[in-house]
Amino acid sequence: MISTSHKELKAWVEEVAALCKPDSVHLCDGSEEEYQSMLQIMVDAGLGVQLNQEKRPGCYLFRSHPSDVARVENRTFIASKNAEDAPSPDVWIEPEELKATMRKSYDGCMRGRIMYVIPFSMGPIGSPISKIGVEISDSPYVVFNMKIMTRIGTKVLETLGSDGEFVKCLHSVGKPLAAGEKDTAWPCAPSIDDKYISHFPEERMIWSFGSGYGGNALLGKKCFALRIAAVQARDEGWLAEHMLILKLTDPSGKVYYVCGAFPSACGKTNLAMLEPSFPGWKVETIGDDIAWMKFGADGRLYAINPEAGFFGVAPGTSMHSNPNAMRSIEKNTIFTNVGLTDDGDVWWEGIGTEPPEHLIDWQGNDWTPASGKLAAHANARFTVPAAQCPVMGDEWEDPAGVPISAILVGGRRENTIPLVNESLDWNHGVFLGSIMGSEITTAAITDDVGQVRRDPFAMLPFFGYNKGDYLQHWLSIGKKTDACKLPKIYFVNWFRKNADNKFIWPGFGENSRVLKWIVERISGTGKAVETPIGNLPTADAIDTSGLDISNDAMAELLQVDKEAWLIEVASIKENYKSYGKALPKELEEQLEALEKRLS
Ligand code: OXD
Ligand code: MN
Repeated sequence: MISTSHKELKAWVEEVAALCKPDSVHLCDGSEEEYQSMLQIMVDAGLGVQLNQEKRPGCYLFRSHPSDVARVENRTFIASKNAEDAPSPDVWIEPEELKATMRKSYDGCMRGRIMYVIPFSMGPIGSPISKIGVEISDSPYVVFNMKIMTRIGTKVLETLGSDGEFVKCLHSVGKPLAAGEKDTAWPCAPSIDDKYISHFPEERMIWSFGSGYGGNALLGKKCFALRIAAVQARDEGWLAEHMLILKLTDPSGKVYYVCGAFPSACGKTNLAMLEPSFPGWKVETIGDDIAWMKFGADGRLYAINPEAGFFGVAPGTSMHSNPNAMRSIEKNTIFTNVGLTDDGDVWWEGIGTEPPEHLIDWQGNDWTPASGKLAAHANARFTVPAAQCPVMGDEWEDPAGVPISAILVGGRRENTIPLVNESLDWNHGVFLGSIMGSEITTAAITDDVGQVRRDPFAMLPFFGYNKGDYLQHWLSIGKKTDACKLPKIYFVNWFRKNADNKFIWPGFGENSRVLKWIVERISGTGKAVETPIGNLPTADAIDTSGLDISNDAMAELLQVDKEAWLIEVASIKENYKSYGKALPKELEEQLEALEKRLS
């Protein structure tokens, strides 16, 4: 079957093959030839498009089925042994019951297809912080995206040896082919109810069925590096987080590393690749989506980016919002669900150029600006090797990780939350992480619009275990080292609006001004005033030189509106009820203390 000295791996591959009944099994070596030949097979079969090789060398476009365009949160399950260990009751199914259901779906699901076995490493191969997984998938699209997003192939298998630990990741698009049946461009299970993104935390195992898209199918990313890794992190005393990692160098050459947790669609990738708007300062990228943090021998937290690529949202990415992402995707990039121009290039809404007169939209149809439809799906993506980003920090693959000085948390809030707020101590920082979130802008129930969807540390869709226990784990991390060695936690909000419903802060590259204040605080020179909600910059502490922003606007951005905060406290109290008994008492105390300071 496959040649490996790892008995458990061999047995698992044989068991899966017997269940899924593929035509053949291919063990991925991770080579460039393998990658190229798989892309070519798909293009030759008409399942993908090679882009204009002069404009976009090495680039390809794929279009997904219109029913399979994003992560399916309502089909994501955490099948822990005990129901109370799951993040919430609605994502829990008893593991043996779930396995029995899914085994029926998997039975014969790979007929007519090749079963690919993809050994992969999350993090640099061999780093003490890295972990190994093996994904079995019947999707060639998954193989070449995993090749970009993780480190795959023979070297990983060698590192695994004959008895190394690995996370079992099983994936099928859920569309077997009958003899002679022609494949569709994007096979997937026909109905949403047939899709399952299942996690078995105690077994460190993932079973995904029915979707070929993004986090549903590239199992190293959200399923492993967040949901399963969070459980490993809890058990082993470290942190697996939905955070970017950036490197900031000040004019004197001093270097700081900062992590940031923001819900999806808050510009994490843009912030990770930011171009500072004033001279002398440099921002470089370590990671844009996930950080694994462990204590080093010196008692500080060190972070690695467990990924090797970026799976970024294309719409809205432009030379204004993220010039370094635009430079990264000039070559060797897989595009999914973007528009195809008549000269074989890509286009999407918010790319910063005029819409072409004609293109082929993400569903493969003719499109003109008059169509009244999106050329690219709102969740269209680019998959690109991180090494192609022109501002990757040299140490992005350092197996030891980078020492973290600050952690940002935040969301999209039109009001109440100031531009930046420094936590008073670790527990207060965890409190701020627990209350972050975004206003709901679209909702089936219009009553929800404007309400805050609290998204603790941006992990709401990615918890692998009980969310109260998760916050308790954060609190316990703060007790493992000297307080002065812990990163400082900052609550930021780029999205505050004025009375005219306009964003007050320009965002994008100008966010570097806030980063500057943060590192000035860390080095001891930044000026702050203590308020009931935390330490805020003094009126003149944020460098606004060269920026067209009035003193009044800055005052509004840094205002602590006590009445608004008391409404916030009431809303947090309501949200905290959803934790039940698992709510850490330290956080209840933080909330009480805040209310007291406000009144
Ligand atoms: C992502 C997400 O794709 O958070 O990174 O949804
Ligand atoms: Mn993300």
